Amino acid sequence: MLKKSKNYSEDTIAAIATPQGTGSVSIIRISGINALGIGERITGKKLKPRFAHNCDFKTAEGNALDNGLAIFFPNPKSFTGEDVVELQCHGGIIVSEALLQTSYAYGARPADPGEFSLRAFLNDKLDLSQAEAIADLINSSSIDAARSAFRSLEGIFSQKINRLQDKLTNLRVLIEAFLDFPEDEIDIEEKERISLSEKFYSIVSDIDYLLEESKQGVILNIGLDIVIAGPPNAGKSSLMNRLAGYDTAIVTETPGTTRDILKEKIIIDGLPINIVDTAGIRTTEDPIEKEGIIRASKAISRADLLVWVCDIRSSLDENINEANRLARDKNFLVIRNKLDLANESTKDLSSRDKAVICLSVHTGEGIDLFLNELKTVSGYAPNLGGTFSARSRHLDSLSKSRKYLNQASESFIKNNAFELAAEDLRMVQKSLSEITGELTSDDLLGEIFSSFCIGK
Ligand SMILES: Nc1nc2c(ncn2[C@@H]2O[C@H](COP(=O)(O)OP(=O)(O)O)[C@@H](O)[C@H]2O)c(=O)[nH]1
Ligand SMILES: [Mg+2]
Repeated sequence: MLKKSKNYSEDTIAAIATPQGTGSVSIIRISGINALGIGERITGKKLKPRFAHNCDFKTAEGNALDNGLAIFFPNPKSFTGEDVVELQCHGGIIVSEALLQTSYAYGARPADPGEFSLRAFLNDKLDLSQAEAIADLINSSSIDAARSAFRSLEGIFSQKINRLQDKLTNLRVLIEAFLDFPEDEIDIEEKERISLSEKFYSIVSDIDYLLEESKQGVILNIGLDIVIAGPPNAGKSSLMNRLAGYDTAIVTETPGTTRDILKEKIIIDGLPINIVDTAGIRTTEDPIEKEGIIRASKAISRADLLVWVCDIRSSLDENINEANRLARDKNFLVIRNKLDLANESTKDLSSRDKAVICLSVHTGEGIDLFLNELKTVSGYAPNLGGTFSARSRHLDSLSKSRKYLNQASESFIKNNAFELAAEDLRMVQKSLSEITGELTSDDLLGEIFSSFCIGK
């Protein structure tokens, strides 16, 4: 387990915090014990705390290379909790890279991905779920996802966990008070038993609610991955184009037009959906088309949902069988396209099954039904939650804590086993603390922060 320490590091790190490329401004961020010294050598100025100094930036050879702003944030009131200097120079790769190299020449070392956020976490400026929310905010793909990541960053999720921890501590104190007595001598009054049971139930319902809210946070964060597949000429690429809102895929009357896979991202009511359009699946001797079909199968295995598009005039049962075969253990949805060309008896066939939707990409009829089905499949319920962003690892920890809580209430309510109940309550708290990061292994921290970008 990693022990948090105030002096996590004696060394000073530097990185370009803005994207690589041309732009009007680039920011070089320096953090650590020598940040001020390095900043003052580059600017040749005494840097006052939290003041934007207009100054020339000089390289290690003493040549002025640019003019910009330097700001010094003394510890502990900085993003990382350490001394931080930010140099805002003109955008572009050459100037920012030369200033970064100068900071190295004066003793800084290149920051690892996410190392500024890691230091902020280790110096108690943020907890782990807040640090993860920064990455989620940066990578958010819809405005709703960004809003919920920001709420997590502000600490909404952490506060909910901390409130639960307080309730659990309170319950543990009451349960552990009984541990001083041998179990067969415990004489607990009915009133007291009811009060303790109510406390258990209240925590159970809090965790259940938090789990539901967190599921929404995860859905918003990662979105839904769907793959459009089916026989050639069914209208797969037409559907992709309709959803994307522009002609991304080539549509022709010739079967076998789409060879490679095409990807698009759309947002439905705030839900990010990643769509992959694939080559039509059929037996073929064309090596390029064959490769396209192999890629289609791989894409299906990675997706959350297979959307099997077929012509409404073809056999429904055959299509369901084929979709079922390719989906394996995945969810699938059969879209019977070209409704505009269907006669009444063909339409009736599909209303019998929820996993079958009739639509016409050309007229737009039935598209809403399809989009609603996508929301249902993903479990997205915008009115229920979406109040904060969350990750699958948070769901795992919440589910684990729910399991221990069940065991604890069973031990207490059914078996009068106070010692077991107390131990399980301790495990509930431990699982919850994994979310905020009080007890987190070095490996997990490494995994989380290394997925961040450099300079964050
Ligand atoms: N009548 C009708 N034709 C459609 C519809 N959707 C697609 N098509 C036509 O079907 C043909 C094949 O479409 P395409 O999207 O390339 O099919 P893919 O091979 O499955 O990608 C094209 O001529 C489309 O214009 C529809 O809803 N109604
Ligand atoms: Mg196509």
